[in-house]
Amino acid sequence: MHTTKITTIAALSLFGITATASANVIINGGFEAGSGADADNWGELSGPAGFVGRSDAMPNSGGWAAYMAFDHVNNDPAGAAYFMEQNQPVGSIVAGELYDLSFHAKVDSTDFIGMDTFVQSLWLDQDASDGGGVRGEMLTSLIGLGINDSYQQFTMNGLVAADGADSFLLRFQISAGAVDNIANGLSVDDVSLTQVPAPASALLLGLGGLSATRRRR
Ligand SMILES: [Ca+2]
Ligand SMILES: [Ca+2]
Repeated sequence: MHTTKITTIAALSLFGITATASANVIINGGFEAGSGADADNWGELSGPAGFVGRSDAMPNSGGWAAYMAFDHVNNDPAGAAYFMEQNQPVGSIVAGELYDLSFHAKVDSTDFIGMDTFVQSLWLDQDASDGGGVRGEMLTSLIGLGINDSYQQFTMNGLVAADGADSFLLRFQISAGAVDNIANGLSVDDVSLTQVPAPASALLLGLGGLSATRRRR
């Protein structure tokens, strides 16, 4: 009877591990937390001819989305990047594990002359235990992925957290060339980054727990 109880606890802890691993690593991925244009947990970095920040104009869900825009119609043209990024501390990801990235995004216009728009992830060694700096990078053009002027979901599954990385930076960006009379904006909402559960490893952990229980008795 006692053995059965311990086994049950081992099984429960197995499910606990799986549940934790599937949680969204991104904080405030829906941009609902913040003060005006300043989204909590996100850095807003604007250029000289546009806007970067939270906006309530075009949310995909809830009341807010991220919005990055440049306007060379009403401002002098300037080559610049407009982006929002989230950088998390040491221990926020596990090197070598797989992660699924998902977000909803749209642009104001599908006229892409003089501009590009990206999603970028940097896998960082912030405690410098493996040499420090950027250990791996993913940079993907959203134009290449078929972004248009209606929200759609983008998913990038099985991103590998680079060897030696302990944390990450995720960035959404719209970039303008120094081209006159162009204007566009990028809206992003409902961002998630989740570790892919590894059933085989979790099962081994569970079996390890069981055999340890047997040995103790
Ligand atoms: Ca939202
Ligand atoms: Ca902010």
